[in-house]
Amino acid sequence: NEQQYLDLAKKILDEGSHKGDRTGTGTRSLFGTQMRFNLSEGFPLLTTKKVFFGLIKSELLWFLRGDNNIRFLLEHNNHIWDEWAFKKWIESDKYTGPDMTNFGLRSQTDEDFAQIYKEQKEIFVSNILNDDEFKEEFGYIGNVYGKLWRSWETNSLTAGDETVDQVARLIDQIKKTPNSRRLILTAWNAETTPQAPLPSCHVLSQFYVADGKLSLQMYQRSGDFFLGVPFNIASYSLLLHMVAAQTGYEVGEFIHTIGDTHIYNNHVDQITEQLSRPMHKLPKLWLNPEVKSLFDYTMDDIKILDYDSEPAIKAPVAV
Ligand code: THF
Repeated sequence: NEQQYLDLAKKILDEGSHKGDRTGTGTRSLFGTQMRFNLSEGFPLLTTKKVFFGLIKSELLWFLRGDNNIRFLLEHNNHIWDEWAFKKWIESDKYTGPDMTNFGLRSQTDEDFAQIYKEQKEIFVSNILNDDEFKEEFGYIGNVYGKLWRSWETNSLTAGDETVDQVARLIDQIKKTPNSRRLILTAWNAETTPQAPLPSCHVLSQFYVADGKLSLQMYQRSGDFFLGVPFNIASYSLLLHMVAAQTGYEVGEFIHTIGDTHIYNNHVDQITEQLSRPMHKLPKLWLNPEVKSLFDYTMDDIKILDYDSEPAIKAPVAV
C-alpha cells in the first residue's frame, strides 16, 4: 500500500516534466496517476514520515459540517487553510498593514519579511477567532468542499429546495440503490468555484458497492505530492470508513486518481530523505460504533491505533 506512494514519488522525480506553476516555486510533474489502497490491509497513514492525523480528522469533520469558515479549524489548532483566507484579507481594501504581496514565496527567502508575515498572520488568526464580524467577513474560503457538499445552491430552474445536501443524499442512495452508478459527490461548481481563493482540488468522488464492500474513487485535479497527498489519502480513506460504517458495508478500496501530480522543487530533498527510510506496519482505524449518523462524529469518536512511524519532515507550503 504505502509502497505505491513511494514508487510514484520516485517516478515523479525520475520522469516528471519540469513545470512552472502559479505559486512560482516550480515542480516536477506527471499527468494522470493512480494509486489503489486496499483498506482491509490497514489504514493508509504513511509511516515513512509522521502524518498528523488530528489535522486530518478536524478537516474532514469541518467538511462534513458543511462549514467553509476557518474558525472551526482554528478552534482545533488546525492551520492548514490559514493562507487562503489570509490571502483574501490582505487583498481587501480594509487591510492597511505592511505589504504582503506574494507572501508565500517571499517568506521562504527573506527572513525579515518572514517575521513580519508571521506577526500579521497571528493578528489575523486571533481576529478570526475572537471577532465575529471579522470572521464573517474574512473567515470564508469560498464555494468549495463543505459548502458544496452540504448546501449546494440550486439555480432558479430547480423547483423546491434552495440547497442540495449531497452527502445526505449519497448516504440515502448507497442504502437504497447500492448498484447505482451515480453515487457521486462533486466539489466543483462551474459558476462559483473558480472564484474561490483556492478552487477545490478534490473535484469528484464516486462510491461503488460490490461483494458487500464499499469502495471510493476520488479524482484530484492537482496534487502536492509531498505535503498534501499524504493528507488526502488518509482523509478520503477515513471518509470511506465512516460512510461504510453508516451504510452497513465493509470497506473495499480507496482509489486515488490525480491529474497534475507534482513535487515542488523545494520538497525534493525532503522526499528523497523519505524514500531512504524503512516502512512500518500500517496502523488501524477505530470508529466509535455507537455513532448512528455520519454527521454526529466528534474528534473523540475517531482514533488511529498502533501508529508507528518515522519522524515528521518539515517543508514549506506553496501558496
Ligand atoms: N496548498 C498546497 N500547496 N498544498 C496542499 O496540499 C494544499 N491542500 C490544502 C490547501 N492548500 C494546499 C490544505 N492541505 C499541509 C497539509 C495539508 C494541507 C496544507 C498544508 C502541511 O503543511 N502539513 C504539514 C504539517 C502542518 C502542521 O503541522 O500544521 C506536514 O508536515 O504534513 C490540499 O489539500
